[in-house]
Amino acid sequence: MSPTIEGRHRAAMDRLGAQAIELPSWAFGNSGTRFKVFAQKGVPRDPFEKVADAAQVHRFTGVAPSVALHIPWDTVEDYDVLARHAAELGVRIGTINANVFQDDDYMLGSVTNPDPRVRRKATDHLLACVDVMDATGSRDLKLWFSDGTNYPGQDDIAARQDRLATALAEVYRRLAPHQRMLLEYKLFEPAFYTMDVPDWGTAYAHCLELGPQAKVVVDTGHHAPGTNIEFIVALLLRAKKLGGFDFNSRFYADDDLMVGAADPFQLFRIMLEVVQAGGLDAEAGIAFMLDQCHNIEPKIRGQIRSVMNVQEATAKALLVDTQALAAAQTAGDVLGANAIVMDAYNTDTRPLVAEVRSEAGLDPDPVAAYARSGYAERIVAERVGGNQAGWGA
Ligand code: LRH
Ligand code: MN
Repeated sequence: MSPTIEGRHRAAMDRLGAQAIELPSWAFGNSGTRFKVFAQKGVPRDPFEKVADAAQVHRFTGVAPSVALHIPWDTVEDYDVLARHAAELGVRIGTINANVFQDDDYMLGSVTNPDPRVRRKATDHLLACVDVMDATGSRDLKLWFSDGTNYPGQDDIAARQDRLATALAEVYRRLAPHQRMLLEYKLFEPAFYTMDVPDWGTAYAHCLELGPQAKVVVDTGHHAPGTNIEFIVALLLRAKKLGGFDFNSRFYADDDLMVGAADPFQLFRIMLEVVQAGGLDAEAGIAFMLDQCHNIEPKIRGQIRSVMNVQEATAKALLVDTQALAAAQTAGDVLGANAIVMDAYNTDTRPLVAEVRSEAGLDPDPVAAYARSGYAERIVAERVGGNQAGWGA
């Protein structure tokens, strides 16, 4: 007999209460497109202020306990001091992202560059990011490479893969037993003919070659339009090679819009595969990270809304009557099975997620609570002068 709806709600609330969504430090800085980066008042000037803003999101949602850093955007004198600053604010430093996509030397590639001197420089930066992980106590090193080519013949595709594999292997050997390497793929941009890690298959192949501490990151904005991302997720979960997500949404390309904003049904379908494969279990080790840019909207509120979108989609996935679904699937009841999934998707989970917040002693409406806190006005008043943080490109 299928668990009662009440039973499913209770189980869902327990899961939702334990959810952890990691925020990107760079979402709190100025960002934009090649056309314009619109500066916003009150934007952080350093990683300490970025962490303080991220802590506001955790303060009001209760499920954003860690902040990912990007190096060198978040370089500080002493990472231990930054980690203690985060702890005082109730959060911790999470994933360390290595940036090898903004140095002039990397025009023809970083670890895949034809010039061994440039490859050495890039690999040394990746190794330096592992040193940062040692200082912050971070588990994950996330690697996204802008490496690629723009014209056929520009470089040898296979040779670049050899160079990539060599660099990854050297960094992999440097990892401590509890540390992981997360390899992120992207179909195009900034390269427009080949990207050296363009798709899940290439990332998966390199991670298999490296070993158990190497996993794939699925950035939801990095696929060709129409790609069935939840299929990739199901496959990587089955292979125990899904390390995490960079959540965002898009209408066209790598728009980095708020997760769930452009396609909430896709986010639900992805979370359904995660839930069904036990991906919410801590031991599954899936890093649920946001990777977004709030080019024209208030950044802290944008992050709060994004976390709420993930919570609501996760709640819908947790409300699927899995026993009835399995029975319908086994019976070949196509419409019955689809209806069970759509019933969950069409369930308004906002009251349930609000109840999770109340149970945690939080205001059921984090957006309103944040607005009432006056934090937004305070940082505009306080953060005068200095250099606002951004992508520094
Ligand atoms: C590349 C990417 C990657 C980050 C960057 C901020 O498009 O998704 O994850 O390093 O955005
Ligand atoms: Mn990303």
